Amino acid sequence: MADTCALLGAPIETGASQRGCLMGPASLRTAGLDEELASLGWEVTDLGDVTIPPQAPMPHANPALHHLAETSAWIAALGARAHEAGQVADLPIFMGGDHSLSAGTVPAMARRAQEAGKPLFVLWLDAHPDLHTLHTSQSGNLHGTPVAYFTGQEGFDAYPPLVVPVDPRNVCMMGIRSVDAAERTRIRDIGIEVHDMRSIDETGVLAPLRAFLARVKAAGGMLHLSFDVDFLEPGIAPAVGTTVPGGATFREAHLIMEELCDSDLVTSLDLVELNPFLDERGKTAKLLCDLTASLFGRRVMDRMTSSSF
Ligand code: NNH
Ligand code: MN
Ligand code: MN
Ligand code: MN
Repeated sequence: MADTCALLGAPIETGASQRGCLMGPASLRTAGLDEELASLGWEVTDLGDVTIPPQAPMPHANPALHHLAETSAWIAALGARAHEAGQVADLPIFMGGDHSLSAGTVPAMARRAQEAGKPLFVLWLDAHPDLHTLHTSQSGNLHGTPVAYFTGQEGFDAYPPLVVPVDPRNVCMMGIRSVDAAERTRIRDIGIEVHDMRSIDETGVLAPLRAFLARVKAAGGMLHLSFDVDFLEPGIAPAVGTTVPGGATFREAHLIMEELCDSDLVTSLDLVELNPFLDERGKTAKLLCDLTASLFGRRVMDRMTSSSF
């Protein structure tokens, strides 16, 4: 098992429709993420928070877009800082912040993988596929765009140039239950593996997860996990601006983390969309810490039987 991890705060909220994700990293620290991981035997370094200077507005042909200049500056700043974090730690954790941060972290992890001579795979746990380009977003909320960007789709002139795109066939999405028309077409066109909530109802989470992990392992890949709070059922995780009913249960989410832990394949993590302004007595932040602990090796009992890995 990898044994060093780093925490990097990305208090970005300009990609979301409502304010509050700015407080995400502070809430995760308050919930004790650092201490929790240390108690599991990890050497933890807190790299602090990334910041950006004020930006002049950047006009765009799509009038719905808002905070384009700030979000683009965040993506550039995070690209550099996330790559550094990936040099100092086996498993960097990027604490959001809204999901636009993945447009910075995932390309940085793709560069890191390329430098190691390995392909990057991405497991995207989210209610949404976040597959809009700057031209197809109707909400104008840039947290709806990172996957289209990091898989190298056209239409991102206003974002920093992409150095290493992720092969869309290396992306697996689970928990999906809110898809816009343009995203639906793009999923088909670029061949992303999507397990929507209906298919999870039908097969459970383990079968598709194990099949994906077997692919990552066979390719000798590195695996980035991007965890959007709205993947979860809103009742157990209220602290998110874009709740969608019918999400993953407490046990489905823990089981995914436990299985990922056993696979030993995860090499970086985004924890995104936590909006502490909407939380109930820290419940969502605590749940995210507990899920991360499951990923990092917390278990109730040692396994009597070995899993597939
Ligand atoms: N698809 C919608 C949009 O682009 C929702 C995106 N919101 C998210 N994504 N929270 O994870 O506005
Ligand atoms: Mn998302
Ligand atoms: Mn989402
Ligand atoms: Mn979307």
